[in-house]
Order: sequence, then C-alpha cells, then structure tokens
Amino acid sequence: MTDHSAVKAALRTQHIETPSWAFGNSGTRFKVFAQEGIPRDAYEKIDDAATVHRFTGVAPSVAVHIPWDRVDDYADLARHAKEAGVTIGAVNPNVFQDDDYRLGSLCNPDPAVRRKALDHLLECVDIMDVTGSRDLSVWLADGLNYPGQDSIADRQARLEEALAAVYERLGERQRMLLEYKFFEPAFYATDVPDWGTSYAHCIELGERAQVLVDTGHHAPGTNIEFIVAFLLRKRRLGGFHFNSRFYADDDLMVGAADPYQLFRIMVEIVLGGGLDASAGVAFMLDQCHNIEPKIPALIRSVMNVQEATAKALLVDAGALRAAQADGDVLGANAVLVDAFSTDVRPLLAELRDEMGLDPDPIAAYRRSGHAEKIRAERVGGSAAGWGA
Ligand code: AOS
Ligand code: ZN
Ligand code: ZN
Ligand code: ZN
Repeated sequence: MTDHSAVKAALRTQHIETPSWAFGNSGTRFKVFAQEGIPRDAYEKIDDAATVHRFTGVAPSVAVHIPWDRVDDYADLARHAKEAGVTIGAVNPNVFQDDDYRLGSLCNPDPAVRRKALDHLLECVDIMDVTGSRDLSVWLADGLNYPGQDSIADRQARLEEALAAVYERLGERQRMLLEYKFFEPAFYATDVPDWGTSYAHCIELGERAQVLVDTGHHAPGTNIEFIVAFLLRKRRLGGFHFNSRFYADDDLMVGAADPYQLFRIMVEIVLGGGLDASAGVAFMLDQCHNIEPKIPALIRSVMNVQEATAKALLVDAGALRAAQADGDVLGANAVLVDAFSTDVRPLLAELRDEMGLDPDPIAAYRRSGHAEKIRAERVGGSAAGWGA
C-alpha cells in the first residue's frame, strides 16, 4: 500500500472554520423553517461549533457575526470558546440590516450613514482585539438597483476612503478580507462585484488587505480556480467562504453541487503552496442549512472540504509538470482525473483513527445522542438573522 503519511500530515494542518450563523435558523425570502435544538445565543452557537470540531478534529475556530452574536463581554465569549475547545475566528460586521442602509453603507450618499457604517466596522476591530481574531471579513450589500440612482465613481471614492480608515485601525497581526459578490441585494450594480475590484482596493490599502473568495458569488461558468491561482500567486488570497451553488448564492453544503470544481480549486491551493500556514489562506464555510439539520450538515461540509483537499494532495505533481513540459495534453489532464477519481475515504478514516476520532464522524454524531440532548435542552432557538 502507498505511504500516505505526507498527505495525512498536510490534512492535519488544514483548519476549516465554521460560521456561527449556520447554526441558527435560516431560510429563504419565502420561509424560515424553525428547527428544534437551535442555539439561543452566541454561547450556544459556539458550543455547536465545538461539537463539529469534536467529531471532525479539523474545525477549531468559529466565525462570528456582529450584531447577530452581540454579547456584553467578548472576553468572556472568547473564554467560553476556549473552554469548549475552539477559538473565535473571523469577525463579520453587518452593515446591511438596518433601515439606514437602504441606499448602502460605506458607499451611501449620506455622510452620516457612512460614518455609522464605518463606526460599526471599527467597533468590530475593537472586538477582534479582545477575542484575538486575525480577520475582519467585510462583505457589503452596497450597490444600485437602477441606472442613474447614484454615481458609480463617487461610490468607489467613498468606499476607498472608508476602507482606508478601517485598514489604518488594524493591528499588526490583523487583516481585512474584502469579499465580492456580483449581485444581490443590488441588482443593477454592486460596489464590490468581483475579485478585480476587491483586488484593486486591497492593493491600494496594503498587504494585510486581501481578497475573500466566496465560491457562491460568481456568475455561472466562472473559472474560480483561475481566480484562486492568480490571487494566491500575488499573495492576496485571504481566504474562502466555501459553499456550493446550483444557481446563485445558494449557500448549500460545499462540495454538494460540484465536487470536481472544489477539487480543481484545491489543486491550485496545493500546487500554489496555499496549505502552508505562511500563505495565510483562511478556509471558512459560509452556508445556510435551511431544511437539513445544522450540525450534521456542517460535519459533512468539513468532510467534503477534506476530501477535496486529500484528492488534490494525491495529484502527482512531478508527473503533472513533466506532462506539461512535454506538451502532453492528455497525460497532464489524466494526472488530475486520476487523483480526482481516487476514493480517499479509507485514507481519511485512517487519519481520523490516528487522531483519536471516529472514522465516520456523521455516524458517530448520530450515535452520540447529542441531537436529542440539545433538542430537549434548548427551547426557542433564534434565527441566524438573514440568509448568507
Ligand atoms: C453574503 O452574501 C456574503 O456571503 C457574506 O459573507 C455573509 O454570508 C454574510 O455577511 C454573513 O456573514
Ligand atoms: Zn460569504
Ligand atoms: Zn453565500
Ligand atoms: Zn453570500
């Protein structure tokens, strides 16, 4: 049998961050289906993230969203996370869920609204100082529904000014990740619609401003692995929001719609050195489990990222380079297809066993009785806040 110790060692170092909002009730604009056993506050969301980590061993941090996870004492929340076995990861500001933001937040034509949005982002950096978080994940709903509604150029100038003020406030070990999305909730023009816009702002800001790639935020057919390879090479790939999509920002479980695309993304990560801690790529999930139970869905999602990564690690890089250098089109493609076609589940089961985990995290979770326990304990769980 082939020795997979290098692959397993690399897999141990890959950490996948869960989003606190994925544990809350969520839905579509048509209906939020309430589930039982849903966390009632930020503390219980962190408990659920810790449960996902307990069964997978590779999800040691949880992203929070302010104000959905607002608490009186963030040091206490961080302590709670530590006791539960996880840390608080990225802090996500929310400048889209307030009446004041009808015409945008940092790009709003009204300076008072821009100030309010900026203050919220700065408050999130204060929270990062307390929680020890490295990343501020900025996603803006800003944009226009109609041509002529506002000046596209002026809005870019306002954005530039606000982002510079936030960047200025960051500590030396903190980063700003700027997420892009081509539409929704704005349907004519979005102020950060694509990776190029995000990249240009990041370049102007400085090296601790990096692009966040949410896999669901592209037009159908977009070659996401190209974007990943480009940004990684330029050292501007801050991280991912993983999810999968059949149509738009569906926020389904990563790897559910197109595991081959996820594999191709992870191939670029592996070949480009993106798994090394020094690359600083944050592997985060951003999902909404509208109809499926949350904790098992997140366990499955973490496993799906791991499977794609394991397959990417199995790519014979030497054979690939040789085929590429020879202009052997079919040979080079076959190297990728061979790796993708490998069943990595036995390898992952072995790895989990070595890590002292159950080789089948989903079955282990089902057997654990944890779902029944939280269903009995928690009454009146809250909604995530909004779709993600
Ligand atoms: C919105 O579409 C984005 O994906 C955001 O990253 C995110 O889901 C939301 O801000 C919750 O943090
Ligand atoms: Zn996202
Ligand atoms: Zn999404
Ligand atoms: Zn999204």
